[in-house]
Amino acid sequence: MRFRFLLPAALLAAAAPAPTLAQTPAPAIAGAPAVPQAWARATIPGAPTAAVYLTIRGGTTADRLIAAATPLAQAAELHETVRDGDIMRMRTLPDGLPVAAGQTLAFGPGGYHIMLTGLRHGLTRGEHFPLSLTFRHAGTMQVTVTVESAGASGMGGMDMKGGAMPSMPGMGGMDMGGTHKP
Ligand SMILES: [Cu+2]
Repeated sequence: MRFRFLLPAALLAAAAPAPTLAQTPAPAIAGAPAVPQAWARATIPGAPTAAVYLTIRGGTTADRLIAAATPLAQAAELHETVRDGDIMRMRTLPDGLPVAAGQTLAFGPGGYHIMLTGLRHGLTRGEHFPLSLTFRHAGTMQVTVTVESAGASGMGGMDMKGGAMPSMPGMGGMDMGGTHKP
């Protein structure tokens, strides 16, 4: 009997140890969407929920973000914040979020976010945690979420001075970790 055991290159690549992740995600399939930024705001200690914001750069073909998960929370859901009269409400995106080819999609406070519920511990500024993102076509990729200050409006040195938030009617307290409710 002829013994033949060839490992396909893709399998070997998958078995290689994951590189240490900094701000950048692991290189994905060529042409797949990329996630150059993933961040969250610090929460009060023991906060049960938090929101993660991403910047997604569309790949060479249209795709769709359909799921997220992190060991830090029991659930990670795609949410959208929408205005309903004077009230800002969040709703889940059960069909995921389309990612157009070649376009950049920016999540942010008051917009798209990934809602973490059942948080294992509050988020501290400077902390990093892993998040897996599943795209319909590109599959699952790992990104590292950076925790910014509680008043951050973006990633990396974009804090509002003094922690002040841009004041928008009807948005008081919205999206702050401790008070962020579905
Ligand atoms: Cu939410």
